[in-house]
Amino acid sequence: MTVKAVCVLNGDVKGTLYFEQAGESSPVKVTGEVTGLQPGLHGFHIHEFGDNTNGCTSAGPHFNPFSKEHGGPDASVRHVGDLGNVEAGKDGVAKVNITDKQIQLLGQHNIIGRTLVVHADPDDLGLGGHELSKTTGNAGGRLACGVIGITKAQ
Ligand SMILES: [Cu+2]
Ligand SMILES: [Zn+2]
Repeated sequence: MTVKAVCVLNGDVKGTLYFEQAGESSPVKVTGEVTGLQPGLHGFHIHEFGDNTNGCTSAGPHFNPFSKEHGGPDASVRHVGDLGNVEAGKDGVAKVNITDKQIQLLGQHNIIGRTLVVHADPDDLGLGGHELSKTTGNAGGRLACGVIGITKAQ
């Protein structure tokens, strides 16, 4: 059975993202858009906690149930929450269309109840040589975030 979820990003930028997974062995599709961004790349991650009591800070670090280093979405070594970057055009809009095999809407990699964060800077995918590259991708501040919630299946 297909599981669906949604996330509304609130903060300095806005966005709505939809998640869909057809079954436990299927990848998760993430679609939607983020508006109000500076043109260019912005780190895009699932963070561990669905807690926004102190803004996006309370969401904690990247969702990393297997204690791996940070990496790009296609890397063999990555956090489960590492979705790489979204890219905004000159109009400040990033259209999101990601298919990911690590995040899930069920089971051990379940991201429902956790927080999606969009960052001020590009995620260097662990390759930047900065002291933060292997933990956060040096993606800078948290522009907006939102908790991922279950929606009605159609
Ligand atoms: Cu992040
Ligand atoms: Zn990470």
